[in-house]
Amino acid sequence: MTLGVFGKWRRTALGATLGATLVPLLAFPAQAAPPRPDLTGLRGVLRTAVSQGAPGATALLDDHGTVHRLAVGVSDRKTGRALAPGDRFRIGSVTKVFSAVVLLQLVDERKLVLDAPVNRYLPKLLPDDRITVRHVLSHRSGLYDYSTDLFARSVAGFEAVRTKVFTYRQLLDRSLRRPRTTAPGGPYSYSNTNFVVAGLLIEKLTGRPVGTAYQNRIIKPLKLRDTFYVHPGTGIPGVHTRGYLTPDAPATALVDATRQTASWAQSAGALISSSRDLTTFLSALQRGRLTSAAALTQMRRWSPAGAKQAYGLGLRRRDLSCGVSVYGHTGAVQGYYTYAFTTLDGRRSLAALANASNSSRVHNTMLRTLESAFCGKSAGTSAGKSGVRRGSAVPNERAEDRPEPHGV
Ligand code: REY
Repeated sequence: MTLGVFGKWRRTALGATLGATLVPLLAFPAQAAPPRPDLTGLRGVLRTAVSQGAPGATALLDDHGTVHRLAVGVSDRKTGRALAPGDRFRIGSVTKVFSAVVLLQLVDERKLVLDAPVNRYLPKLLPDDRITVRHVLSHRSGLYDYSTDLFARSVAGFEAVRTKVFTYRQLLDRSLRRPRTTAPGGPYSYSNTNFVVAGLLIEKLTGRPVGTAYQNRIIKPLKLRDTFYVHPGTGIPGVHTRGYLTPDAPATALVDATRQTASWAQSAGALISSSRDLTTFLSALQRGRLTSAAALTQMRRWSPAGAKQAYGLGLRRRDLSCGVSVYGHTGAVQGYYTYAFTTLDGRRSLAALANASNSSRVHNTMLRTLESAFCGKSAGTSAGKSGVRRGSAVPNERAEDRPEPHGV
């Protein structure tokens, strides 16, 4: 597809994808204009993350074209090389936004209907014909998250899959061995399995590997020079930061997790990118450069997803303390925590990274980058607590926003 041709999108048949049953949708929030960003506060948050054990942390803030780049700490603990704001890294579940965009483009092209059963496109794939494409993209399918079992023990689980290559079918089978978590169309329950199904749909409908779809439909048109899908390759091309997995046992050495296939994640979380590419991508999405306006409206049909957040189709909304909501995703893949969000108009975007994972302290600190970036000095007293707390009201919340037990 090419950019700048959105006349054609207006004529598409998204209306046909509407209807059917939806869980009650959250009212679309009133948008307050974001206060000026607090760059000093932002740097302070990055410093705190490093003081809490992340080797490095970085943030790139694009405010109406003015770009601020901040970085603290190191990218490589062996060489001591400083973390640079341009470094490439593993973006984990921010990949889900890419996968959802590809599927919404296929909806625009009338090759996919959101409220059709997944099994219409992939006969007999799922054990329940009632599970629709929309259920999958909004985490309301009830498909158990196979990664919960894989990473019950963080380091041992990771080392067992570090160089493994899974087929989508194998990942799905790991999920299907377990009972469904909800009825189709039930409440939000975050599961990587949904975006394995998304990958299968992309491959079925395009006849090509998912990497080709990302390349042709998003990476090339937006000229994202740092974004790669290298699966099952294990390296990160070019200048990148190493990533460090925090062991579950306190006071044990960080594990360098840079080299891995990320095959357990694939279309749910295996993309590599940079802060600049992520802000470009999310801004383009919100500004309607990747899908039709109707498709974007579908991506923004929100299901409740925990305290101060909601989930659309592969897109998360976070409601900040100053009344501003931001749109994007978080990512947690071994060694890397990513935070990529933009405003509704796509004019202010933040991508932040800590090159550590499996640390709830670092994660909850890094979530505060959003408060500094979008609420500025007016960040409310809740700013420091904006992460989901232990005992969250969302029973099946997955790693992207769930504090890990370690170090809390
Ligand atoms: C997988 C485990 C987390 C990460 C996950 N990530 O579902 C998806 C996402 C792709 O939302 C690992 N945690 C860590 C553990 C916990 O092993 N026992 O933090 O490195 O991005």
